[in-house]
Amino acid sequence: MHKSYLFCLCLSLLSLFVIGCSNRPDTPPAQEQGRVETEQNRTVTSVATEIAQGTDVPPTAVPIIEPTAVVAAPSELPARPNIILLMTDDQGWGETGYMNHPHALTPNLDQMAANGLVFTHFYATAPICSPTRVSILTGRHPYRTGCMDVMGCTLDTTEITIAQQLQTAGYATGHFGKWHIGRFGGRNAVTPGMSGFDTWVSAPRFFDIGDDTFVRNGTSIPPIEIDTSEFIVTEALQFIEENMAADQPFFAVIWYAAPHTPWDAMPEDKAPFADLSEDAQNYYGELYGMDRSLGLLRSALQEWGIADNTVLWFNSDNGAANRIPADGVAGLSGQKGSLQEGGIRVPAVIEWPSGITSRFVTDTPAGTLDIYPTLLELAGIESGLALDGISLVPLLKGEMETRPVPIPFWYERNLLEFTAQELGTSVWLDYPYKLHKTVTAEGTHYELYDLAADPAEQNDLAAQEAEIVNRLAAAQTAWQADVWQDFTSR
Ligand SMILES: [Ca+2]
Ligand SMILES: [Ca+2]
Repeated sequence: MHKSYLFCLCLSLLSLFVIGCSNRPDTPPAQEQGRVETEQNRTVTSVATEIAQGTDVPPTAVPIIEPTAVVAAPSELPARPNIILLMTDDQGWGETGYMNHPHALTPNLDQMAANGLVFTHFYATAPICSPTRVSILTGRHPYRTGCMDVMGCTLDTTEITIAQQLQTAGYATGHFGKWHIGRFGGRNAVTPGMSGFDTWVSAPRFFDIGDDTFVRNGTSIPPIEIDTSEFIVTEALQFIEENMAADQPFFAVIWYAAPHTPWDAMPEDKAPFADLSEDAQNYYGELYGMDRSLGLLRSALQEWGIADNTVLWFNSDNGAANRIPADGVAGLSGQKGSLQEGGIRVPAVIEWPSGITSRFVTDTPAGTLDIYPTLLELAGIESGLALDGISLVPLLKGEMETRPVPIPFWYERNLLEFTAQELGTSVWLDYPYKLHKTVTAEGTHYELYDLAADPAEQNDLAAQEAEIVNRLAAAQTAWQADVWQDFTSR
C-alpha cells in the first residue's frame, strides 16, 4: 500500500513538473477559485486535474516518474524582494491537494505549486513546534541555543534573528500568528517585538476561533471571531499595505495554528467534508480555511501590483500528527515527534514570479535551517555568522542539482537540558543516505537508509554498508561536538 501511494504521489508531483514546463495558464484570482471549488464540492484530484488542463501537455504524457530539478531562473535575481514566510502547524507531507491527498483541499497552495518551486524533500529541523521556529529565526540548530523543551522553549535573546538582520537592512518587519518561543509577560518574556519585529499581532501558543490570547504590539485584543488563519492574514495585509506606501521592502512572518489540535473550523470551511467525521470536518476545515487565507493574500498582492517581486515561502513546522485516520505522511514512516521521514519531511513551496520564472519540482533536500542564509543572500546581507544551513539561492538559479552539505537533526523527546554530548536520537542526512544514531545508557545504535530507493525507511543498510556508516557518523559526531561546545558556552 505504501509503495502504491508513493507511486501515485510521484505521478502527482510529476504532473506539477509538466505543468511547470508548459505555458502559464491565465487563471482567475486564487481566492475566487477556492470559493468556486467549495460550492461545487469538487474533489482534490479533480482540482489537480483542472490545473493540469490549463496546460498544453496532458498528465498522461509524463515520460518519467522521478521529479526533476530544472530551472531557467534569471542569472541575476531581483534584489531585495519582499519576503513572506508562511508556516502551518502540524500539516503532514501528504496533506495537500497537489499530493493527491484523499481529503485535504488546498486549491490556492496547489496554484502556488503550479506557479513556483515545489520541494519534494523539505525538512523541518525538528519534529515538533518550538525548535523548528527557533531554527528559522536563528539559522542555527536549536540545541546550540538551548532550545530543548518540547512543550515550548524560549528564544535565546543573544541570538541575532533573521528579523533583526532584515530590520537593520531597511526592511519593515512583522510577525503574525503563533509564536511559541517565548511568553508575552513576566520577567523572562521574549516577544516578537523584542526579536526584530516592528509590528506583531501574535499569540504565545496555538489558537482557535474564540482565542483571547492575541496581543497586538504589546496590547491584548478582543477574542477572535473569524477563522484564525483569515484573521492573521488580514492583520498581515494591513501591515503590508501600510509599508507598501512607505516604498520599503517588507518581511512578514505568518505562522498559522492550523491544523493543530483542537480543531475548530468555520461552517463554510467544513462544508466540503460533510461526509467525514466531526473531527475530520474540523481538521480538514481548518486546513481549508488556511488555504482560503492564502487566496486572500495572493489576491491582494496581485491587486496591489507587488506579487511579482514578493517571495512567498510556504512550509509546515513538523510532520503530520496523524490523529485523523488518513495517511498524512503519505506512506512515509513515523509522524510528529519522530526523526523518521514522516516526522520531519513537510510540504514546501516557494512562489516568486520575478525570481522563479520556470515552475519546477526539485528533489534536492532543503530545510528550515536554510531559510535564514537564503534570505540573507536575497537581501544582500553579509552576516559572517556560522550557520547550520546553506543559501538556496543557487538552487533557485538552477545552479545546485545536488546539495553540497548534509542536513543535521538532533532531537530527544524527554530532554529538557543537555547532560551529555551525543545524547539522544540524531540524524545525519547526506542524501540519499540517512543515518539514524541512537545513544542510550546501553550504547550507540546506528541505522542507515537510502531514501532514494527506500523513502519509507524499511531496509536498514547499516550492517552491509559499514564504510558509509563510518563516514557519515564521523561527520555527525564532529558536528555534535560543535553544537555541544555552543550549548555549554552559552
Ligand atoms: Ca507543530
Ligand atoms: Ca486548531
